[in-house]
Amino acid sequence: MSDLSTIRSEALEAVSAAADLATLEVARVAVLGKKGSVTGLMKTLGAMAPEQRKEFGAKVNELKGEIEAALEARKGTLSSSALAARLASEKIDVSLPVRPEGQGMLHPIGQVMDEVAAIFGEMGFTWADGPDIEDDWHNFTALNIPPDHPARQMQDTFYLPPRADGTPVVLRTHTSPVQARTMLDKSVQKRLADGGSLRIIVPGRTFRIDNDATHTPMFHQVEGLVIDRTTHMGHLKGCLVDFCRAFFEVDDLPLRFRPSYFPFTEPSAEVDIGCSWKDGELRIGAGDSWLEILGSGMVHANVIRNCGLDPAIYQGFAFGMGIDRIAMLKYGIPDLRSFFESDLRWLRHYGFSALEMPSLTGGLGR
Ligand code: 2NL
Repeated sequence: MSDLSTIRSEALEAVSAAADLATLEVARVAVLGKKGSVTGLMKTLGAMAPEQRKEFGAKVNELKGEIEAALEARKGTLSSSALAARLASEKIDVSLPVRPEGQGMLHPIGQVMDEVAAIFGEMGFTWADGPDIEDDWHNFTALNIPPDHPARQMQDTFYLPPRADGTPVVLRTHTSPVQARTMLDKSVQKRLADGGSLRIIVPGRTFRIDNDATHTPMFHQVEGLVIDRTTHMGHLKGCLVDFCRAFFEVDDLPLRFRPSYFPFTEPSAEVDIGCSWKDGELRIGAGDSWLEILGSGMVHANVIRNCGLDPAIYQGFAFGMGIDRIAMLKYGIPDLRSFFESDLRWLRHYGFSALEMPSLTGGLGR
């Protein structure tokens, strides 16, 4: 009998002394494992007389139950404190500021394209794209640019080797061929025939043989086109007034429409915005000077016809401007060539956060 109480006190002692789950398992095996002390007592039962076995067996069972309960209770305690220890040691403070990392910046040209798209987007325009390499027909002929026009000269345009069928190929000198391609698109023509309208802007790269302080051989333009049955010059004017005021963020910005000439529009107008100069610094807004910003006009009947539409039914306006130029004006960037030098110090100074998309309501150029 003393055997039982010794086993009992030793087992309970080992259980309560176990400081972690692994030690507790060792204690369990020492008692209830194959060679454990209680298992050993069980094995002695077989050799006993029935009366003795009944009495002793009950006691051993009771002891086994008591130790199992103690093991279970200790296991519960140790598991929850192990969890508590893990929770304490693996705790992270989600309120800590993030570690500073080098952040990329958006180039002012991409930023200005996004700003222009946000403004025209609110007016129902969508963004259209097209190839940088164009055939002579889409770049010139469709746009009513005559064979003797200076833009067609070898010294003004990058000509590439002709296609296998002899088609002359150029680096597009403006984004207008994209508008021509869009008007020629059968699904667009169907939409127009059904009484719908076409409103697109075309931002993109353009190329001309020119390289000095104010011209680079590759530059950026955004052109716009509206075609339907009723759009007139009043719409052109209202649209461009709203655009310039939103883009330059001057609510009462004055605009001046000057008669001009482009082969692809008739009539044509150049658009100036009000400005003033003080101590050699430009201020955009009502003033005593004017700054040329864009070219525009009603799409020439020949262009509408060349693009597969009937000029007796369809009309509309178009405009074009230099993105590099309006970016320089808005953000006070003094040197055109710096746009294309890929100098990271310059980009850190003039670049924009990638996380803030331009929007008319949120402020365009933060
Ligand atoms: C400028 C002037 C302009 C257009 C571009 C255009 C396109 C088609 C038909 C008619 Cl498909 N016009 N584009 C019209 C007027 C002016 O650009 O000074 N750009 C920098």
